[in-house]
Amino acid sequence: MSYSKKPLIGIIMGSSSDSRVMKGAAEILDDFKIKHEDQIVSAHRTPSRLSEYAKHAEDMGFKVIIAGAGGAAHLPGMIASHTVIPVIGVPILVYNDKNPKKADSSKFSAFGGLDSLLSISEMPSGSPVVAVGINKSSNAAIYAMKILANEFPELSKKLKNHKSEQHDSVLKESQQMLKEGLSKFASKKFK
Ligand code: RP5
Repeated sequence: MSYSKKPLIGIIMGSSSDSRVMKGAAEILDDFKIKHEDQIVSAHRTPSRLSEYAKHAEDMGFKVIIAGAGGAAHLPGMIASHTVIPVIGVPILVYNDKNPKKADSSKFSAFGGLDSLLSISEMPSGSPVVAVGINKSSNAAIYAMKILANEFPELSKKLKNHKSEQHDSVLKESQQMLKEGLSKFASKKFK
C-alpha cells in the first residue's frame, strides 16, 4: 500500500557525515512504504540552498520536513524560518571520519550532541522546530507519520498496529525473563 505517488516527506541533512544517523528515518519510512525525498543542504556551506530548498519543499507539496544536523545545527531552524511546513529536527552527535588524517578528537562534537539539541530546540519564539532526542532519526520518522496519519486513516491503522507489536514484543520478553530468571536471560541476550 502506498499513500501517495509522490513523496510527502522531505529528509535533509547538513552533511554526508549525517547520513549514517539519518538513514534510520529512511529505513522506518521504507518499512511503512512512505515515500520520501532525501537531500543534503548545508546551512553554512550552501546558504543559498536554504531558501531554494524551502521553495522546492512547498512546490513538491511536502507535509513534513525532517532535518538532521550536528554541531551548531542551524539547518532545521533556518528551514523552518523559510516555510510553514512543520520541521522535525534531529540533533546529531557529530562523527566525522571523512578525513582519516584528522586527529581522533576532532571526529566528535565536544559537547556530545547537546550542542545540536539545544540549537534545534531553543529556536526563538515565532519560528518553532520540534526536536527528537540526539541521533533519534527513527523517532522523527514515526512523528512525521503521525502527522500524515491525520490525512490517511490507513496509516493511522498501521501506526496502531506498530504500537501493539511493541507491546507484544515486551510481553514476550518478560515471559521469557520470568521463565529463565534475570541472570540467564541477560547473559543469553547480550552474549
Ligand atoms: C553540520 O556539521 C553537519 O550537520 C554535520 O553534522 C557537521 C559536520 O559536518 P562535516 O564537517 O562532517 O561535513 O553542519
